[in-house]
Amino acid sequence: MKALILNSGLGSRMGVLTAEHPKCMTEIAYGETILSRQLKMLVEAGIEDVVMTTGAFSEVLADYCRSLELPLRINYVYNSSYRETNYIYSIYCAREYLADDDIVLMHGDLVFENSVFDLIVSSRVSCMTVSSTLQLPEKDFKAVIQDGIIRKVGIDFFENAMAAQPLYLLKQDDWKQWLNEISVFCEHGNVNCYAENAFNKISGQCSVYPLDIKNLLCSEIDNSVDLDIVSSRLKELASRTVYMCFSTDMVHSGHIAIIKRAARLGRLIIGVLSDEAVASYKRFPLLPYSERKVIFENITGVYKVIEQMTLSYRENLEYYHPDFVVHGDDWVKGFQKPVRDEVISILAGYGGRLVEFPYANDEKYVSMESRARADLALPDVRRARLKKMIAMKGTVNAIEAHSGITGLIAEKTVVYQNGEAHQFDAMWISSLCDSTSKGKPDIELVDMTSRYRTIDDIMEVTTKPIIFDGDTGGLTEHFVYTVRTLERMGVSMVIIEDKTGLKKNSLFGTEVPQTQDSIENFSAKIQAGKRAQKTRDFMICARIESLILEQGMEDALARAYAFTHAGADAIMIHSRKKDPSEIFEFVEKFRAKDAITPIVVVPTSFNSVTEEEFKARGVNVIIYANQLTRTGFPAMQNAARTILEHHRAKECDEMCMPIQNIITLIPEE
Ligand code: SPV
Ligand code: MG
Repeated sequence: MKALILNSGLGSRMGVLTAEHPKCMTEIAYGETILSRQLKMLVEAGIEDVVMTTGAFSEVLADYCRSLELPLRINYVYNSSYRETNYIYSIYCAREYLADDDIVLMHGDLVFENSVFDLIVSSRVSCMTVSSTLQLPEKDFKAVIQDGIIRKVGIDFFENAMAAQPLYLLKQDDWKQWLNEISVFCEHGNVNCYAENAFNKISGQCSVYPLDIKNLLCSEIDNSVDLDIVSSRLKELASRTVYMCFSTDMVHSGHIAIIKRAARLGRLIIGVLSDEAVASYKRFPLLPYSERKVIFENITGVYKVIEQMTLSYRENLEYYHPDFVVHGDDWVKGFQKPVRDEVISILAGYGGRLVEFPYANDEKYVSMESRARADLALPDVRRARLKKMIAMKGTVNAIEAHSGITGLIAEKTVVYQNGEAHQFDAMWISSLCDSTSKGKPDIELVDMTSRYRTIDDIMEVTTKPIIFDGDTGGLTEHFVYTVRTLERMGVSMVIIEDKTGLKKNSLFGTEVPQTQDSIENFSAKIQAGKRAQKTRDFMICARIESLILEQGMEDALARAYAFTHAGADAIMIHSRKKDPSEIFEFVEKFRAKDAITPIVVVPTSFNSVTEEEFKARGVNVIIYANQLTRTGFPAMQNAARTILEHHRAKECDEMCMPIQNIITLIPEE
């Protein structure tokens, strides 16, 4: 694409302003002329070749262009008859430089805002800027539009016309027709009319569309009054604000390009999504908010960086009232649509505008993102993340996984609600569910080697942190090995319960014989485990069975303090009552003395309590311990029964997940 700038005119209506240089060198803002503004826009749009027709002060003009030191190749075409001819003849003089390319054509006295130029250069069809909102000018150009196409351009047309400005994008084929006709005109001596007179002759053979810029700035400067108006519009534009939100922690050239474009609309405020919002929206951020903020603050064109706490833009838009919100057009559909709808309605409330740029889903960036995800699965990175998540969110949730497929469900299930995304923070490898999936009772019968195998199956296909149900931890002498193995594998936390002998599942309570370990023995086991671990990240959580075994609140609390003292990194308090009051009482009393040690709960029985309430009371980890198992196998039993009842699989089909959905859940690498 080449630019054609017409600068042969005399600009005599500008008076003294054009006494020593051509009109295009008139200053419109501090240190900025009409021409310097146009040329900088060309550079930013990636245009390298310019054809500039000149007349009076041609040397002054060329010297000035050189002094700007812009990366442009400018071909100056001097129209020696500039006093006697109109710009149709200047174009004719320049014709040999203008063949075989798309052309951006502009008059040299035209001032337009960045977004107008962006619309012009990104147009897929030939177009001319028009305004449906401006009054038809008496003396300036108007474009006559028929069937959505420009049929005539001139000053004398008023019917079916819109105010028009001489800024065009002309695709090669359309331009060829017009340029040929310009040559015909000039070769017949018609050199004193507008080039548009030639266009009007051949407009039926080309398709030049109106580009309606409404009230955006695009004005010719003909006299000093125009100059004052345009200069004050430019001041207004400079104070406009633009808002964009970024969730990324891998800033790449695609982001820089969109930031540059957005900054051209006004002062750019960047909202950086909070760590918590990034973690629930896509994945644990590789860089925390504070680091991401500094990166954006140091990108040229960024005026200010603020935090955006949720996917919803509401809070920041209502506070800053930016003139523009910029986003990729990828949110027009899909899960971000409600966020977009909300943005549109907030903007409508105060007259802001949404600008959407085409979204570039470049393969290079997709592979960077998948590498980042792969890194999250590495043992060191995965292990450390549970502690970080607890510190970041205050309260995290985990769902049970007992196989690769349930791991994928825990990893990938996301629910979008009211502009927020919800997903599980971690996975729980339950002894009950691991045993059940192997058809065995939950009595520490499934040996550690087999349980490690389950962990490995899950780890192979997921990235989220893992909390491992270590039952009683076994003999202290064995537990130290378990700790080291789990730690090496990348597990974040092991929870061991203060029971001894043949362990039975806690949900049996006192209906089966169960023995609680002594505080001394269990504390010694915790101490040995803590001594055995190699990293700071790995956590050993002491699970207290006093409420399950009806030993009372005081016993539970005494144990909690003793186990914390022994080095436990977290306390799990369990109950099998529907009523959560004993859990709440424990949390309240424990928190009165210990504000820091994370508290873990497994609300299988007391399942009416919401995560928000647990958080408000000071609980840090909420484990949904068995729901995937308890929903999964009844569905399988039902399918098996249905086939047996009907002696075929047809009736079972509607209970089945379509094969396509399995394929999307399990990607092939
Ligand atoms: C498990 O999921 O195996 C547990 C929790 O230990 S519970 O079943 O509630 O005891
Ligand atoms: Mg268990």
